[in-house]
Amino acid sequence: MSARLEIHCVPPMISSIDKIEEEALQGLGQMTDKAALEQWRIAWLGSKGRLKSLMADMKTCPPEDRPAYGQRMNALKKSLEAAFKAHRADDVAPAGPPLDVTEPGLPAGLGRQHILSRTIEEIIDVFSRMGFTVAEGPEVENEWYNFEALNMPEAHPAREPSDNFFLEGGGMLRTQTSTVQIRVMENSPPPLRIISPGRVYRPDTHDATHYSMFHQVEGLCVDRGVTLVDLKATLFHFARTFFGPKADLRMRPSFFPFTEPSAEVDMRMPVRGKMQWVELGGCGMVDPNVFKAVGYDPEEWTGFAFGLGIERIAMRKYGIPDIRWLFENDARFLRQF
Ligand code: FA5
Repeated sequence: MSARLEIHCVPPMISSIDKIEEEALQGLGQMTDKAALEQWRIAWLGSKGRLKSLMADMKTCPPEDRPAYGQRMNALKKSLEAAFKAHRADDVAPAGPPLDVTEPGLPAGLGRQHILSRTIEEIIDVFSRMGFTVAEGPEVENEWYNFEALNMPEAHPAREPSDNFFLEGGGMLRTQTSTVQIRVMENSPPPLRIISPGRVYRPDTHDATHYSMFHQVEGLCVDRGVTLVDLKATLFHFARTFFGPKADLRMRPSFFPFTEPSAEVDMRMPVRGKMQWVELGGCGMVDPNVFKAVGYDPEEWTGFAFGLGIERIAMRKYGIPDIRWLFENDARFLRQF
């Protein structure tokens, strides 16, 4: 076929196109920067380039040779375009200055402590100056520590499945840090004075002051002759050291199965622009049944306990109107503190 074309066709003949292709590809191989590559593209593939003029030569072929010539031209075009593309992607150095591998990288954004972690440290700081040490307990608990030993027998309404995260195969996520009171008293003889900050879990609906995972700080003081005055003085001293001497607090009678008498501690704080009493936590004098559960003699030992919501404390101190903001992980909010 090509022999026949060589006879009829005016140059370039099909056989010479192989040479032309070779020449083009060799030239491409020598282009080592972007500008040279572009020149090659214009010379070969551009609107006034060699390929175009070779195509125009088709006119000079006798009509019966034109299909074969056209096919060869198409193959040439495809081959040059593909080679150009591959060469541009692989071999040619990018435009601009060469890569300086010794240049220092961009600094990674420095993180910072979450405002709740800082609040916990600040709370520990105040209570440790009052002689409290920090105790820890597990977040996955059993019902003895979360209820039973805290004077909440089987039928107690707080043990309803709808109010707790019970785990398949037994156990539960603790709903309060009061569990640590029991763990500490089981393991150490009185007198003692501990606080225990940590996470707790409740299936509560999320709103501006409630979340399903939040933090509490438990306090427990056991000694001879401890009274409600010691409890009130401790809590008020904490609040006024932590928030400032004008911190506005109140205690109102309440009920907890593990303290008798019991009270709620409220603090005045702005909620959606209005000053309101917001409950910080519960407290009271340790119930004799709790002492019995851990083997302390309730005739000899007295004590107070409290459990405060740490989010509520952070919200008051740092003017955060919505608890949900603490857990959304929006860096624009968190980096303010
Ligand atoms: C208790 O959990 C008792 N264990 C406190 C206690 C300890 C009483 C020792 C007596 C002696 P209460 O359920 O009220 O109590 O919760 C204590 C505090 O946790 C609340 O006052 C509030 O500040 C915070 N809190 C409770 N539920 C939520 C929630 N869903 N989201 C955020 N904070 C909460």
